Amino acid sequence: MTTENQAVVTIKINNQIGSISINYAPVNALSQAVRAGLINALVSLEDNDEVKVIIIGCEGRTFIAGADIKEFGKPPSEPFLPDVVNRIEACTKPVIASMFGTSLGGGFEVALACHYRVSLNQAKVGLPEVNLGLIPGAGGTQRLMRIVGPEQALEMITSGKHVAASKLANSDLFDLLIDSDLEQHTTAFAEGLMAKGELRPARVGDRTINTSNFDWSTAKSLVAKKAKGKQAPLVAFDVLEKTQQLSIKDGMAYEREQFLILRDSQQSAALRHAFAAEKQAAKLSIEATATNVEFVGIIGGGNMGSGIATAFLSSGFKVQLIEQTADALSAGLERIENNFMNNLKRGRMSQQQVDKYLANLTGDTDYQTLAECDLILEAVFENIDVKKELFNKVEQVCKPEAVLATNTSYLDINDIAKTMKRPEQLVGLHFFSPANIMKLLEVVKADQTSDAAIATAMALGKKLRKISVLVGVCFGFAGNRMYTRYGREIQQMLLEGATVEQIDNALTDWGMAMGPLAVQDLSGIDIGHNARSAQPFPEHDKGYFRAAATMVNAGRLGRKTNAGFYQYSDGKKESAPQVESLLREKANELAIKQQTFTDEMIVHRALFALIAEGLALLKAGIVQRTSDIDVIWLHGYGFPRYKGGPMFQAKQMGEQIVVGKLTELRAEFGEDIWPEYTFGEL
Ligand code: 3H9
Repeated sequence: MTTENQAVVTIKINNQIGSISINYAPVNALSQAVRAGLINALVSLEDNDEVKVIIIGCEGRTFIAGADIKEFGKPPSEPFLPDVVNRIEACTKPVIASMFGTSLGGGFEVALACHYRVSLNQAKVGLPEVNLGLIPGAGGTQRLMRIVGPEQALEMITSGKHVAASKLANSDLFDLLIDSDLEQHTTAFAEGLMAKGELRPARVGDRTINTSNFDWSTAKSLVAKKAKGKQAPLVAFDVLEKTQQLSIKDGMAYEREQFLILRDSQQSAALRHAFAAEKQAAKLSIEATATNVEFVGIIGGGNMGSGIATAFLSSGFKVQLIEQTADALSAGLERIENNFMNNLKRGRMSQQQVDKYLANLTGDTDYQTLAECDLILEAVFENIDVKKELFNKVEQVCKPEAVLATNTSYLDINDIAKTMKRPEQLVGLHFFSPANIMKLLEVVKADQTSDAAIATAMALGKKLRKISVLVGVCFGFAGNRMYTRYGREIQQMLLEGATVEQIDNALTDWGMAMGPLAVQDLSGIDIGHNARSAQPFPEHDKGYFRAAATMVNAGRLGRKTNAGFYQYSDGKKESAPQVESLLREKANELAIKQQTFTDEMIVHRALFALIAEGLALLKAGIVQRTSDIDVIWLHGYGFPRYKGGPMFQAKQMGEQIVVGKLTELRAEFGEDIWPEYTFGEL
C-alpha cells in the first residue's frame, strides 16, 4: 500500500485499486488546491503500472458539492475545472465516482466525467448553477444530456433541483446504487471490472445525443414560463439546443463561453450575494449554548398559531396547543389537521408522515398543561395588555428554564418584558404567514433577552428549516418597519397621480412577487388602517396611508368586499375606475401636486424608500449586518432574488447615485419623510 499526502487530496493504492480522496471541509468544494490535487493524483495513479482502476471519493459529509463559490469573485486560476474533468474522462484507466451526500454543480460534473458512478440511493445529485445565476461550466450540460437525454437534462439544469439518486435509477446515470457501505461496494465494483477485464474506459463524451423525439419549441416556452425574470435558465436552454449536434469539445466551448458571460452578470452577482447572505444571517456574534427544545407550547390556535404549530410538528417537535375555550381549541386543532391534510393532498407528505406528526399534537384550555414545555410561544391577537397578562400566567406554571416567545409583529417586546419575572427568557419569534410555508423567521432580541435564549431561538429556526435573522426591537422590527415605509411611498404615489395598475405592474415587471396594492386587497385594507387609526395620522405627512383610508371610508376593504384598490367579480381582479376618481378627489383635498409617472420612477421611489429605511435600521443597530436586511426582503416580502435585495441594489448603484437620489427626494418632500442617512451605514 502506498500513501501520498497532499494538502487536500490524498491517494492510496490497495490491491491494484488507486483511490483518490478529497478532504476539504465543509463540503469538498473544488478550490484551486482541490483541482490541482485531483489532477496530480489522477496522473500519478495513471502513470503507476500497479494501478488498474481508479476511484474518486471524498471524506467528510459529502461528495464534491460544487465549484468553490468563494473563488467566483476572484480571477480564475489554473487548472480550470473543464480541463480537470476532461483529464478525468481522458484517463486511460477506468475511473469510478463514489458518491454520497450532495454531488452538485462542478462536483456532479466530475462524477459525469468518470467512467462509472456508484452511489448511495439517498445521495442527491444536481446542477444547481441556475440558482447562482450560472449554467454548468465544466461539461455538465454536455455530459448530462448525453447520459439522460435532453428532456431530463433540461429539467435538471433549468430547475437546478437536487434529485435523489434513487429517483434516477431508471436512467443510465448510475452503474450501481446501494443503501449503505459505499466504500466496500465501490471497491467490489472496481474488483468486478478487473475480474471481467473491463479496463478500457468508455467515455460519455464519445456518445451522441438522441434528440429525435424531442420538441424543443414546447420545451422552450415551458422554460421561459418558469424562468420568471431569471436569465440563466434561458441561457441553459440555448446551450442545450445549440450544442445537441456538436462534439463534446465544441459543445463545451460554447457552454464555457456562456458560463463566463453569466459569471460576470448582475444577476449572478445578486444570486451569489443572496446565497452568502443566508449563510451569514445564521451566524451570531455571541457565544452561548442553545438549550434543547423538544416540547413546545403554543397559545392561540388561530391562523398564525395553527400555522406555527404545523411548522413545529412537521419538524418533529411535540406541541401542546392552548386555547381559551373548548370550541376555540377544537377549531385550532382542526386548522392544524387541515394544514396536514393539505400537505397530503399536494403530495408534500405521505399518510405515514402525517400520522406520525399529528400523534405529537395535544391541546387543552388549562395553562397548567404547559408545565413541561421547553418553549412556550404566544400567537394571540395584537394587544399588549392581553400579552402581558398571558405571560404572567405562563410564568406561574412554566419550568424556570423554559424559553418564552411572542409572535407579535409590531408590539414593543421590551414593554411586555417589563412586567415579567424572568424577562431574560423572553424572545420574539416573528413568523410570517402562512407560518408553515414562509421561510423567514425574525428572532427578536429585547433589551434583557439572554444570549442563551437567542441561541436557542436561532437553533430552533434551523431545526424548523427556516431562514432566521436576528433583529432588535422597534416598531415592526426590521421587515415590517421597512414594509410600512414602502407601503407609505406607494400610497403617496397613488395620490400624486400614479394609477393602481401602473404601480402594481411596474413593480411586478421589475420582479416583485406581487403588486403592493393587490397584496393590500388580499390581506384586507381595513386591517392596517384600523391599526394605524389607533394614533392620529401625522399632520406633516400628506401621503401617509390616506389612499387606504379613502378606500376604507368608501367601504372598499379589499377582496372580502369584492372591492378595494381593484374590483372583483367571480374572484377575478379587474380595474376599478371609481378608485381613480376617489383618489383624485382626495389628492385635490390635500393639495397634492400631480405628476406623470413612468415605471422607472415608480420602481425608484419604492426602492429608495426601502433603502432609506434600511439605512435607518442600520444606524439604529436593529440588524447585525447589512445583508440581513436583504435576507429578510428575499424571504418575507417577495423581493426578486436575482436582484439580491434592497441593500444589495444600493451597493450596486454606488454612493453617488444613492446619495444623489436621496438628496433629491429630501429636497422635494422634506426631511421628515426622507431624513438624511449616510451611505457609510451600508
Ligand atoms: C458550480 O459548481 C459551477 C460549475 O458548474 C462550473 C465551474 C467552472 N463553495 O448550506 P450549508 C459552504 S457552482 C464553497 O450550511 P447544508 C457554506 O457556505 C456551485 N462553500 O450546509 C457553508 O459554510 P459556512 C454549485 C460552500 O448541509 C457550509 O458549506 N454548487 C459551497 O445545509 C455548509 O453549507 C452549489 O450551488 C460551495 N459550493 O447544505 C451548492 N457550498 O459553514 C451550494 C456550501 O462557513 N451549496 N458551502 O457558512 C448547497 O446547496 C448547500 O450548501 C449544500 C450543503 C447542499 C452543499
